[in-house]
Amino acid sequence: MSPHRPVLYSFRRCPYAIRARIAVARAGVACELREVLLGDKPAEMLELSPKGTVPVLALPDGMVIDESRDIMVWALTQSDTDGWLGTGLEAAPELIRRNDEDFKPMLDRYKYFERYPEHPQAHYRDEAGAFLTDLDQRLATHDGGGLTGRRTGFADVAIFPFVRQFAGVDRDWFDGTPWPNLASWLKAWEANPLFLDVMKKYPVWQPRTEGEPFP
Ligand SMILES: N[C@@H](CCC(=O)N[C@@H](CS)C(=O)NCC(=O)O)C(=O)O
Repeated sequence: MSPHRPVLYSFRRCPYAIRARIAVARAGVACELREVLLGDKPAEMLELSPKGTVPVLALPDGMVIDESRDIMVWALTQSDTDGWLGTGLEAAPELIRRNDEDFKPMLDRYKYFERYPEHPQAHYRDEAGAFLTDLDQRLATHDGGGLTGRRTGFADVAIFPFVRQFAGVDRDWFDGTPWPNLASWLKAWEANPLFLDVMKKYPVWQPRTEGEPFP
């Protein structure tokens, strides 16, 4: 690994990795990005973080950060031009906890419903949808600006990739839902150059080679 740059192990479509990449990119921290395949994780990454999830950030001083929220906090602590860390300080942790612990498992059931034959797909969609109704109402109280305040904050960045994944399961159905604030918020994020930049395609990292410069 390069002794000077942090190394970010990532998987392009992973919502946890997307939230980490957005924060790292916004902070402008120059990294080496190593795109991994979830079915063939590099030994180098597993040595650093045996739990085997992406994203993983390895810092030049030997510190390893292997939780996406912690990577976001680390990156924004380096530089937080838009004040994301300080926006919605009270509400953000619980909202992100609900996203990660309650919404995400239901989203997985909705997306991969064949693996969960106990209920039809619509059941999982509606269970997950309850969280989205809440997000839509939150946005309404903030004039559409953000989930935890009138402007974008940490929670928006942390939660957006998961809402995007939910919408992508059945876009026609999503477009017909009564969540106007959430729909506009999602559209704005999907068109945000920061998001488009971090969704650039990288070749899969080959061990003993240099990864790609990021951002
Ligand atoms: N709590 C972790 C979750 C990360 C996570 O679950 N990432 C998925 C990919 S989206 C993963 O690496 N799964 C392991 C696997 O599929 O083998 C974080 O926030 O970083």
